Amino acid sequence: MKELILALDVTEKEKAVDIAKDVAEFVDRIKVNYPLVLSTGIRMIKELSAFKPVIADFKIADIPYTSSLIARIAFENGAESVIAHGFVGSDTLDEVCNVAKEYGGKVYAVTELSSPGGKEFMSAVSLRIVEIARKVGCDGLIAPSTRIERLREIREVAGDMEILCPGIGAQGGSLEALRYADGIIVGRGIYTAENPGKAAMEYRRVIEGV
Ligand code: NUP
Repeated sequence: MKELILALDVTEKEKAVDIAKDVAEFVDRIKVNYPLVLSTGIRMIKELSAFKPVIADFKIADIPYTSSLIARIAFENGAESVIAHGFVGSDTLDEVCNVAKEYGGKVYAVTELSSPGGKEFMSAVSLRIVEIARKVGCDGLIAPSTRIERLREIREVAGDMEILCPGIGAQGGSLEALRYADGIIVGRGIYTAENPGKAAMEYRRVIEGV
């Protein structure tokens, strides 16, 4: 079964918890990012974990040591997985994977950003990033639903690694991504809807129809 992951990029605690409650029965995991954690604090990860496993999308992109500290803070506070940038190279990814192992957590590496700017630099190296992420033992990849042909190529190199795709809805990405991805990440398409629970239910229906 394909996964539906909510990107909960709101900045108010009450709103975040309300939305998590509304969508919990339709989503598999919740992804938090800097907007929510910088506004409400790292403890939000544990709070949201009461509803669903939480992915900490801190796009870790530092030297190995600093990156390991960031990953450790995420896991200590209840994250089920973390997202790191792939362009930082194998030493940082390796270090983040080592920390994840201590906690039984997962690591996803960003291949190329789903936004148009992702083409300017990252596209040139994203297939290489896939190889490195695979070699060091990352569990999965973040790949663009906004560039289906590139996503297909990423899947080819990735083999059976997990691939999660953001960009559907607000960024114009296509649900065709589900041909190659194990799951989709949807933020504004759910949390800005008048009824987030209903929006999540509709995405869930589409996924189940695939
Ligand atoms: O390439 C990426 N694109 C992307 O949008 C990698 C990401 N991690 N994301 C994140 O997915 C982004 O930071 C946001 O949290 C979410 C997409 O949200 P939305 O465009 O569906 O609102």
